Amino acid sequence: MPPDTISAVCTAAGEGAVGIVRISGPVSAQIAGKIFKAQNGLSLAAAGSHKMLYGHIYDQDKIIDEVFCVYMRAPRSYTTEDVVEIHCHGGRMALGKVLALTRAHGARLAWPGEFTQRAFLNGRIDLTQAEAVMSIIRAGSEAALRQAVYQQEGLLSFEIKTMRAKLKEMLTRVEAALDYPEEDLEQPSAAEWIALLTEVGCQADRLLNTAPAGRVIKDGLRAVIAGKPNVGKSSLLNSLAGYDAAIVTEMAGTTRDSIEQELFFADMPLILVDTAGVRETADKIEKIGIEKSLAKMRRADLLLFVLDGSEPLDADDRFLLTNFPGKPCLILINKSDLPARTARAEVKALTGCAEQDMINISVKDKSGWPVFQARLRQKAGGAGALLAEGVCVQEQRHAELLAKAAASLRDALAAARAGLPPDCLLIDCENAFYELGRITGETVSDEILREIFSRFCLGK
Ligand SMILES: Nc1nc2c(ncn2[C@@H]2O[C@H](COP(=O)(O)OP(=O)(O)O)[C@@H](O)[C@H]2O)c(=O)[nH]1
Ligand SMILES: [Mg+2]
Repeated sequence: MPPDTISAVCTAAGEGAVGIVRISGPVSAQIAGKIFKAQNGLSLAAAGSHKMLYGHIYDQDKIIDEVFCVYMRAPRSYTTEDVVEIHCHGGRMALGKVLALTRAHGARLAWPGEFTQRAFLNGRIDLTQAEAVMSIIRAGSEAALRQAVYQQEGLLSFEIKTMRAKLKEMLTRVEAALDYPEEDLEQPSAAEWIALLTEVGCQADRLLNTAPAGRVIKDGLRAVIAGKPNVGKSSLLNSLAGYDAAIVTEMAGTTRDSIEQELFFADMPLILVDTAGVRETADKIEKIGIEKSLAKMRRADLLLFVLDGSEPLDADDRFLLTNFPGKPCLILINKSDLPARTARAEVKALTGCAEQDMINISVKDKSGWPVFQARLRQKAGGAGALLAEGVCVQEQRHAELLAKAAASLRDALAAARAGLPPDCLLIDCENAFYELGRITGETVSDEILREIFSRFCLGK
């Protein structure tokens, strides 16, 4: 079935100086020709590809809007199909009317992501590049934009494709030797297998190692503020957020639910989570809140432990400080405006924390604030800085598939080392080849494609 012609408004909803209606498909120029008249009298086809024409959109003989119109002839367009874009005034009525006219003349309303999906299906871009389009649109920091552009430029695809090409070459050799025994083709040796699987396996692992940082760059660093009640957690959140997002009182147990606040810190989206104070309690609601707090802490990229520095450590503090070994953390010894009674030495002994990760602060009078900010910046930015030069895996989907491929490669390598015959390695090797292909979209189901593109904006 030949593709139909689709149209959509591809600029954001709401009022704007300019709004664009995009049409793509075999009859897009015909549809535009029925509603657009150029001031210079030229038709879109006669004006030529990629030429901006000034004119008007008509509903029969009634002028609807004053516009620019551009025809991008296949295959030099976003979708690789014939595309027409009508640059109208960016109002709801003008755009709605122009869109309705395109539909009245035969276009179908595009679903979200359908233009990009066509670019993918027509082979202009692969799946990682298609996904990068949304990452570019949603990028909230320079680092996120840079990574999205890397991916869109095909840096991730290149890595995946080289791995696949190496596997493919080996698979072809093995199959040829099996399929044509009369030709006397030589099977790859065990040493060749081991060399290949080590090389590709390392490449997969290296890429996979970039995934945690990639996720932080794309989705933000989840910093969870943890501590027993009344140490100043909510005050800290409010102070970093710059407004009173959480209720602060002198009563212990004020925060029952966790509060999330997204902000930018050191060019990095930071998701700051305030939690209910963790302590032994009989209160049913408080208990539920505490369970939630612990769950949030487990999911955190960074823990900000808050202690009340004007009190000695107690059992609740000790419980928290020792409950998350190995998690990146900063320990904020708060209320330093009051006489100090928390023993740093004990905190250090309990947590094994580096000296510079235990910071005396006062949310109240902001003492220790610059030191805290600098350290938080280092912790938050560390992930991003690490990868400033190279592409990293940002999508959860990519990370999961890469992990599967890496596992298959490890299995194959173990088999090769154990001296098993090549057909035993073959299945694992084919699996890895297949999983990698799902990343770039060479071997991906329609269902996954629908799922991916449905997350796109309308008109993209
Ligand atoms: N003196 C002093 N009091 C503070 C400081 N930070 C918070 N507080 C007070 O400690 C109490 C508990 O604060 P809150 O943020 O609600 O603590 P949370 O229960 O840990 O969220 C409030 O009365 C705050 O005003 C500080 O740095 N110095
Ligand atoms: Mg609180």
